[in-house]
Amino acid sequence: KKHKGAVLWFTGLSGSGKSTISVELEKVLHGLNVHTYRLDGDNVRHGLNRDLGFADKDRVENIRRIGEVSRLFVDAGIVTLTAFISPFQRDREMVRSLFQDGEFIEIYVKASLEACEARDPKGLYKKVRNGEISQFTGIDSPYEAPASAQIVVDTEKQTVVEAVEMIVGYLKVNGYL
Ligand code: GGZ
Repeated sequence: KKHKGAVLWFTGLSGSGKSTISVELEKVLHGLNVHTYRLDGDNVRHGLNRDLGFADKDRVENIRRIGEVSRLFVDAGIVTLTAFISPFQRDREMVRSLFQDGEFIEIYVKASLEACEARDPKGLYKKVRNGEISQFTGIDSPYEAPASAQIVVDTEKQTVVEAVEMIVGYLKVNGYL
């Protein structure tokens, strides 16, 4: 069966590599003439979800809205890539339930808190340790790792290129490409 639209739902800690991998994957998909759209903090948390912060209830609402927006894009036949921590299993399952079988592909971008903190690309972990930020995922806000993601990439062991290859391989084997 050939799926047209689908959502590639990346989940993982801050600094795990979700955005980087989704950006590189999108380039590969464009090279294969796949029509994509990428949703991330820059185009969602500053716009549609600018009223939301990082309390649990705000994260729940953030993910709910992103799920609904993703569904609209998928309805339009677009391969949608989302890069949000999406820390709660229950919310990811709720989003999955918005889609037909095979339209929701969960990609766990796995990296330990220690590795993410060592990378600290935006200096946020440092701010957490200095007490400038609280309710930070993995430190004083939970992250529930997916139990049954379609794809798991381990960014402590795989390069960005390897992670992208793994995802493209999945999409080919499963008839998306
Ligand atoms: C987690 C935070 C926080 C707190 C700001 N906790 O690494 P980043 O910077 O670019 O990605 C993180 C992003 C998380 O937003 P999401 O919409 O993906 O989160 S969720 O799915 O949980 O709703 C991080 C930054 O925002 N950031 N404060 N307290 N991440």
